Amino acid sequence: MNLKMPDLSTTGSPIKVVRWLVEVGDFVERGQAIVEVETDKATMELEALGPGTLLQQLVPVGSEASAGDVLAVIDETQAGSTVIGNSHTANEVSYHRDFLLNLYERMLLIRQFEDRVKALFLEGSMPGTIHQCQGQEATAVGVCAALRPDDFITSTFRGHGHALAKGLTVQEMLDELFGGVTGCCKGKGGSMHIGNIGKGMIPGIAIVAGGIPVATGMALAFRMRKTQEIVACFFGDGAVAEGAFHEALNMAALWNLPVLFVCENNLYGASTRIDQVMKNTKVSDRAASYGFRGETVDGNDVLAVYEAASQAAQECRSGRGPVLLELETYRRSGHSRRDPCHYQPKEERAFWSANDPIIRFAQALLVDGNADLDDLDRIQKRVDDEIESAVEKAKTTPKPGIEDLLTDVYAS
Ligand SMILES: Cc1ncc(C[n+]2csc(CCOP(=O)(O)OP(=O)(O)O)c2C)c(N)n1
Ligand SMILES: [Mg+2]
Repeated sequence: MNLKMPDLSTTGSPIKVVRWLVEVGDFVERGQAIVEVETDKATMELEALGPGTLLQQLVPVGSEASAGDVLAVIDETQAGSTVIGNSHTANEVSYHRDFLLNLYERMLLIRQFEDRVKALFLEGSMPGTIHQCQGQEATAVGVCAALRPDDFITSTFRGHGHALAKGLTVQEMLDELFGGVTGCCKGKGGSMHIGNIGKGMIPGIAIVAGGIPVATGMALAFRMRKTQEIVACFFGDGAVAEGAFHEALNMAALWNLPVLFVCENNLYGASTRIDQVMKNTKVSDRAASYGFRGETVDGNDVLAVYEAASQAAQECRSGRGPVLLELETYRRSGHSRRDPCHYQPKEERAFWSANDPIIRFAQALLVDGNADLDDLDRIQKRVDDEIESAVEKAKTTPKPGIEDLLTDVYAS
């Protein structure tokens, strides 16, 4: 299979190869970014159309190519032959195959959604700003798979993955990103405030650590109403230095509230590395100082996340909460749009690329015999079709009118 240069340039001018993101000999998953190219308008990543092993890079960095030129050769016959990292294999615990494939599909849906949204921003057709979660799909999917439909989550400015994992549809999210009345917040939330109360997600809170006291208050309400619901509260490592984090953890601990604190430790708060702002970078240690259980988990292993979150959810539900889960992961996208991530060292990025949660899980599924390449292709096609048809509709979704200005903007 050849990776060809698409027709990206609006002026017909040649397109420059900026850097190769995959080494010759590496296994690539369908949809994985292979090479970064630069047109007269934007920088973009080109993706593999199917899984295989990268055999040749035909255009060196700094050279130019035209639409239709072959950039790389990928050998499909070697797909799935390499295992990267210590993939959690599903055979250690017996899971239903449909459950495993569903986890894979959710993660792929999030990745493809984020990549498609990025392209829509780059081509200038989507308003607002975005904070994306490519590389962190296993945290959202693993945690939400451990929740019941009536449980709640709180989220941050980086909430697309959490929303898709909690069951929001691609259509209601894209409509929201395009500012349409059919969006999950009727076009008034946008990317940073994605949510749907009916599906157990209050709109994202963009103030760093802002969701932590809110989730604690929700958990207090569940306790007072004597319901069995719990709330999982997603936040980043950057939130750990905020007073709100400490105050809420202390209160949740004192009252044994059913709240699962989920720190997605992706090593960076914007461009600042965690060890520049913390002497003890093990976030889960914070729980002990408030008298409850904390645990650090490989956040790029979806089954490890699912298992840790299931146990923690059970503890919360039975009155033995709260629990703090620290999920170690990595943001492969910029902090917000147009951030080229120059502060992330090359070796660090390479390490985490080799630990990509989707590739790792795809390989585990293939190795364990829970899926073959046709299964993965079918899932890919379903995901692609769902996103493409939603994009077409979202582009024409009607916008709120002036008469809608004062409705749905105040919680009562
Ligand atoms: C209280 C507050 N301070 C600063 C900001 C600006 N800000 C937005 S995101 C961000 C970094 C957050 O990092 P982290 O919590 O690790 O989340 P990540 O971006 O890694 O998902 C900052 C400083 C903010 N939104 N709120
Ligand atoms: Mg962070």
